Amino acid sequence: MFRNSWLIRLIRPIAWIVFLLPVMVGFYLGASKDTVPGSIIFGFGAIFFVLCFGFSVNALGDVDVDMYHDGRTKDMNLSRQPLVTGEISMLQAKLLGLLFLVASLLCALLVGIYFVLTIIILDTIGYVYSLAPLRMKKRPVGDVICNALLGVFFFLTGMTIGKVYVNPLLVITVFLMASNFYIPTVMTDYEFDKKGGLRTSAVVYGGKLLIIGMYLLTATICIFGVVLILSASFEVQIIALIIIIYTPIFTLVTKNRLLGNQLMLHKNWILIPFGCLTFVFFCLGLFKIVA
Ligand code: GPP
Ligand code: MG
Repeated sequence: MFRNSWLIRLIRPIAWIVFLLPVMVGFYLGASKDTVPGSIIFGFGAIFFVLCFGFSVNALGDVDVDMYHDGRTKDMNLSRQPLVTGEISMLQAKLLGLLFLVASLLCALLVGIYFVLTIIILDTIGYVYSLAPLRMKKRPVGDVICNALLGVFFFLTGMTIGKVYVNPLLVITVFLMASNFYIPTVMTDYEFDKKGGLRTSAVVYGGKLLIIGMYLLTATICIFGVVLILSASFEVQIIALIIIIYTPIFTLVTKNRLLGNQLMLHKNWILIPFGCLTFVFFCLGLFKIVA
């Protein structure tokens, strides 16, 4: 019954897992004995509302495409989005989106100035990714860059709940990782994005070219991962090790599941490892605060 509610179908919490992983990795790195409970509560509150906002505006922008979805490979059958079924009107969804936006900013103000900045940037990217005039999701390469930037800023948002500590090489690696993990998600949408008339990276470049792109990204990510292991702190070394083990496996699995331009990759290849790692990094972050 809960899963069936129109609000859950609008905000799609299962799909949040891909963004919660960079949040938790950042949270783990930024957490310290000085992190106060108020920042944790309002920080995660702001992130909750950013996700609600990002997915509501995505549903608003995608009504014309989501109606073609057949239920395969995603967190839900998008043709059951409440805006597609008519359970809520465009105006109601816009008002709800505005409410989520204001709530994300209000919670953020209670955390700190750097945190507010990252939340404003995330809200902005969420908007320009999904809605006109830019609607970056229908622009080849623009779709990948937008999602990679979301990965980076969710990572920085999680970090700024605690202390700000930026390792530029790690930030670049997060950007490349987010690109590499977004590419298969746009490949799985190939057929229904094409039906909806969207010119995504998958529709314009096709499966083979995107796999070559993933090989190049994976090689670069592994090189950066090794450099991080050789040069960074113990905490970053753990993250780098996970990255250089999981990224090549994921890229090879993606290559093997590609049939023409259509990728037959089950959503659990992303959701289960991401979900487990999200939980582990959240616990490690809390442990750093209380231990
Ligand atoms: C899904 O995009 C939605 C997002 C990537 C935006 C999230 C933004 C935030 C600020 C959290 P999509 O339309 O490419 O995929 P789907 O087909 O799943 O809607
Ligand atoms: Mg969408």
